[in-house]
Amino acid sequence: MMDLEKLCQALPKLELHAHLNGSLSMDTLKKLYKMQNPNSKSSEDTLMSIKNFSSLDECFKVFNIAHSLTTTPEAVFHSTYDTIKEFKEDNVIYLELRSTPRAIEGKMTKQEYVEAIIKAFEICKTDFPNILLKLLISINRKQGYKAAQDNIELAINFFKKYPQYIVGLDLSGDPMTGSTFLELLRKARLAGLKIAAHCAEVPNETETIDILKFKPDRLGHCTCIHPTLQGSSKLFNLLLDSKIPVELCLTSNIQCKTVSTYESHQFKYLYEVGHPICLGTDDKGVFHTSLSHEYKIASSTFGLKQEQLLKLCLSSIEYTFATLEEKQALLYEIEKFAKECN
Ligand code: 6MZ
Repeated sequence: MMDLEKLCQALPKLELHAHLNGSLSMDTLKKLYKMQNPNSKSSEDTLMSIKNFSSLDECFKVFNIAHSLTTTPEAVFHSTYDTIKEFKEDNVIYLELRSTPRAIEGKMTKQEYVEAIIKAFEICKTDFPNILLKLLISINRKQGYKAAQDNIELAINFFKKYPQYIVGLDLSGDPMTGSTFLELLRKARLAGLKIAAHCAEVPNETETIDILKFKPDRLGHCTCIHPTLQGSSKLFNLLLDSKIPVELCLTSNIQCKTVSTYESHQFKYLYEVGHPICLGTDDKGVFHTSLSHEYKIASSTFGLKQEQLLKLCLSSIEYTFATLEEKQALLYEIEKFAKECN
């Protein structure tokens, strides 16, 4: 029997909740800083503030640092390439990245932003053939209706051209502001895109019910749908009835203080009743985590043994936005690993 750390590292894992600009490691940020400021000796002061936050609100300010360094197609390409490489080194065999296209005047259009990611995907396909890559185009709820409409149109067009990579939309951004644009997401769904929506990161019963009724293909976080929270049992039952898979990001929720302890994380309640769940890193750079580490925390906090960890990887296959053929290949990989373990 392998020790827990080694086992979690060796498991062939599936990452279904990773925001590109939140996933950039310190090494990648330093590299981007050097590209942008070739004559500057130190990047430490600028980049150190990335560690200083203690709430969900402050966490959103940290993204500005990564965003200030990914303002050209070249920087977006390097960010994507390095992030994929790091996930691959953590034995992730399926990576669904998500990112919000950004236009920077005189430097980059939203179209070029997405093309830079696709270019990195294409090169990684050759360099790292053992990791299957998909992209969700994100809509930042704070950026308003027009930006949401533009991103959806962009996603639909890229989906037509690169259906092997562009598989859906992600609704994200600061949950304290903005809108969910469900009517726009409906249009995208009709065009064949899958929908992953952040849901109930902060208490908002009306919005949560609207999202659950919309029935996205997957939900992110659901921190405020918790059977022990006052008045939340109705939402918890609605979530269970919906059977919508939930992407859970343990470290992210603890560091943003939307969940007080690992022990009380909604993982426990959803896992106990057999609701479909998967583990994700959210923003591995910002939260200094890895998918292996998230598996390790789940194991040590909730007592999951090798067999249950393997099952968690296996069941995640079903919730991916991969094709049937791709899912079979992923299943084969994990079963092969399971046999080698026995
Ligand atoms: C909601 C989040 C998030 O898109 O620039 N993002 N949205 N909740 C979270 N939990 C902590 N973590 C990240 O990556 C960064 C963007 O992802 C979203 C935010 O909109 C953030 O600006 P991209 O690649």
